[in-house]
Amino acid sequence: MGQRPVAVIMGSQSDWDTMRHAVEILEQLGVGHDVRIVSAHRTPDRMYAFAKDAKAEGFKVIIAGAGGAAHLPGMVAALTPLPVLGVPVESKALQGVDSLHSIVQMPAGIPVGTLAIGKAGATNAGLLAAAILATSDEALAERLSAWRAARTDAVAERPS
Ligand code: RP5
Repeated sequence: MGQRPVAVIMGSQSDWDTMRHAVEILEQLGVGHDVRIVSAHRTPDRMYAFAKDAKAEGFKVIIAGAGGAAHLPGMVAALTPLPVLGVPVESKALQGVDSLHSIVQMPAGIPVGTLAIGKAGATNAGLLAAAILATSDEALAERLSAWRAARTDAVAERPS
């Protein structure tokens, strides 16, 4: 497996406060990653080049976060055979429902695995990317299993 199997991309610097939660999970699990700002409408040439080269660069999974008219995950998915996980970033005007609908409603044929709006979605995108990679990486599978076990152990029997 390449040293940076996960690409975490986002449409804007303003998405970082959400997407950093995906990166934190990848770091906790020791999953190599690269993080980039790639905007479908502000930097369409960068988006096209990234998506066309992503597989050759050694990426195995792409996590793409965007808000509003969030076409980045779908556009990237149309340009690469790699699995794309979409994170709807919470928008100011519509609280991310617009982002969710934009990302989740892909027409049949070009899938985007869509997560929840905001921090939960970014966190789960990191976990899901790790789970995908863990199907062919036993050491990662063990780290992921330990991560989940620790979460289970942290749940108290009763509220304090
Ligand atoms: C989208 O527009 C980005 O993904 C971001 O969520 C949203 C707002 O971008 P900024 O105006 O904050 O750069 O492209």
